[in-house]
Amino acid sequence: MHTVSEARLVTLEEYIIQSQNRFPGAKGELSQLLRDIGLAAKIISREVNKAGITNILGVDGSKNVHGEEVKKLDVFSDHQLISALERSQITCMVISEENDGIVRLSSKGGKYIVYLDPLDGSSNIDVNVSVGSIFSIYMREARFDPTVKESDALQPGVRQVAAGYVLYGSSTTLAYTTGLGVSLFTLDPSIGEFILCDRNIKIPQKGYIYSINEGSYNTWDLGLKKYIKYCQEDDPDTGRPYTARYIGSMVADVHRTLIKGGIFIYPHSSRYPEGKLRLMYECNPLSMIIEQAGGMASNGERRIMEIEPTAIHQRTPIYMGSPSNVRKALDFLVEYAEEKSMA
Ligand code: P6P
Repeated sequence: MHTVSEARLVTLEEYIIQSQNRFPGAKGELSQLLRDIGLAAKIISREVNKAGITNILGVDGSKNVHGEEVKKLDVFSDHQLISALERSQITCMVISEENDGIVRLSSKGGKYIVYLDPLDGSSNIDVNVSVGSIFSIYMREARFDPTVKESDALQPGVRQVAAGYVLYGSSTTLAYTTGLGVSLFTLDPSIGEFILCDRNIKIPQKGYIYSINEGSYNTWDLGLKKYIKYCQEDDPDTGRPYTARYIGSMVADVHRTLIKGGIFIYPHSSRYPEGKLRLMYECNPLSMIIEQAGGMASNGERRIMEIEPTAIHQRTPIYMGSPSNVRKALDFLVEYAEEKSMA
């Protein structure tokens, strides 16, 4: 539980400026970008929290690049984030789950590329379950080439300059990292400010919660089936089985994993041979957060952030969370690798 005495209130904006001073050469552009995202998040939070009142619930009739129904709040969130980035003129391109191709912004010389999942978990919107926004920020390398190309955005996760998420839950929480640890903020709607509640959050080295959609059990490899059965046996440390928790909203499941420890899994399966979750705007940013908090994130064979992307919407399996839990899961996958039974 994070409590902040009134006397030590630090807002997101103040914290970003304080942190910028730790980068002597910083010109404030990344700070401005993070402030833009913070502003858009406040506006999205307001709409998410009153969605039941306005007629913003429900679908808008279109489908996103993956053929999934697009909810009106998805479109609203996408628009708010892209508009905020457009205004500061330091981002040249946005790639978002809600847009098939790259979105070129008016600032051709903008040094940043931003990936967005504007409203992850949107299938939960109509039943009032937490949803989230995810962002991943890269530096454009070919900065002096006037033509912004998709290939400029195909960079591995280790080259992210910043990443984070906003969780629209019982409170609105923002977590971000620039590679110097993970900072956590909670929105105080009465003053419209994100307030710092943890400067450098760390994930427990081992947790006792596993998070996976067990309805897909029959589509899994044998190693994963064996690992989940292991989680259901008495743990030597506690003398009892793990707890199962699955919200079906990645940001919410990963945030709980960050705070309480354990493991979140969306695996390779016969239904999703490449996994379901997207590498560039779900797995890479959340992996940077988890790694910066002392955790691990793997696709089952290698570190998520070392995957060389070949497509902006590509998917990946993911095992992420406390190091002890992820290592144990990977051991099971290796031990039963030969017997890739889907039965
Ligand atoms: P399933 C939400 O649609 C999402 O993209 C993630 O937020 C979430 O972790 C996953 O899909 C849930 O997928 O197949 O378990 O419903």
